[in-house]
Amino acid sequence: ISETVLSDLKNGVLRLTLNRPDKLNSFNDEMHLALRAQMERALADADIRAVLLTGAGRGFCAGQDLGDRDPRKGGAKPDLGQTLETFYNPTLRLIRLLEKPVLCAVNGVAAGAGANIALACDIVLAAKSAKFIQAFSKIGLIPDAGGSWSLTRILGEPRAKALAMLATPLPAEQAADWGLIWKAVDDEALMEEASAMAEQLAAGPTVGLGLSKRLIQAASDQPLDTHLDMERDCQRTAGQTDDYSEGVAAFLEKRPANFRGC
Ligand code: T3D
Repeated sequence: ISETVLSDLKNGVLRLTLNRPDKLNSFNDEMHLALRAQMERALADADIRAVLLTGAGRGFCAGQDLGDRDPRKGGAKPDLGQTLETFYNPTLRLIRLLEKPVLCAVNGVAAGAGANIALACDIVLAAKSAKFIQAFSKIGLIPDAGGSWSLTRILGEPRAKALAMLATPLPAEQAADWGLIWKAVDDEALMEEASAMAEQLAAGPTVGLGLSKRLIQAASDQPLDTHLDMERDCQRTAGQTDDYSEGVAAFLEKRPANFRGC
């Protein structure tokens, strides 16, 4: 177990805290592997019904630890394609693949791949003091960790290009106004609000929520006809869950539903 990602499972919520605060939680190899292992755990463990990702200290995550890329130490230039393939991309894919809500509470600056890992999550809350920075162009790189994909899809080319090329810090409230994240929250209220939302989702109809995630992620890749077929199949699956029966019974009995996630 690595201390670089703290984990805590309570009330169905797996809380993950990136924990290298002295380096603004930037990624070294150990933290990469620890985060990936936690996402794999979330995939495998039925008791986990939502994930909440945040950062320790004053930042969320400053992307790659550039101390591990110091050219002054000599040697050949690193193969960054290989490091993306080995470290970033598997985690990004797991966040999208996991058919359970993944929330991100961006507690402070989110830069480089740190910003884009946050943006890969399903629901992003950010402290009003937080900023999202596509810091890559400052060091000659391109927006990775899915950033060139998600920024373009969410914001469109004009804003995506400006953020990528200028590396202008985007304040949380503007990110919310632009629809890049769900909400900017007063700093002192962030963790309470994010935890309450995660617990609400963990107490929800997990199969249905996961199928909704699958559908929404597929929506812009396929024509309406294909998508309607997919909705039909997903609704068929959702209709077979105990949570659907419970939801309807609870409605008719005018009481809160007690979903069990199956
Ligand atoms: O390499 C590959 O595998 C390819 C993949 C690349 C993915 C990427 O993410 S590339 C982009 C890498 N990230 C950056 O370029 C961001 C670098 N950081 C910053 O620009 C600034 O730190 C921030 C804008 C994020 C925050 O600025 P500020 O003024 O609030 O904090 P600071 O003073 O710069 O940082 C505080 C400490 O964290 C400082 O250490 P010190 O001086 O107190 O000992 C700083 O060096 C350290 N730190 C911040 N970011 C990184 C870092 N150390 C290593 N790597 C970092 N990315």
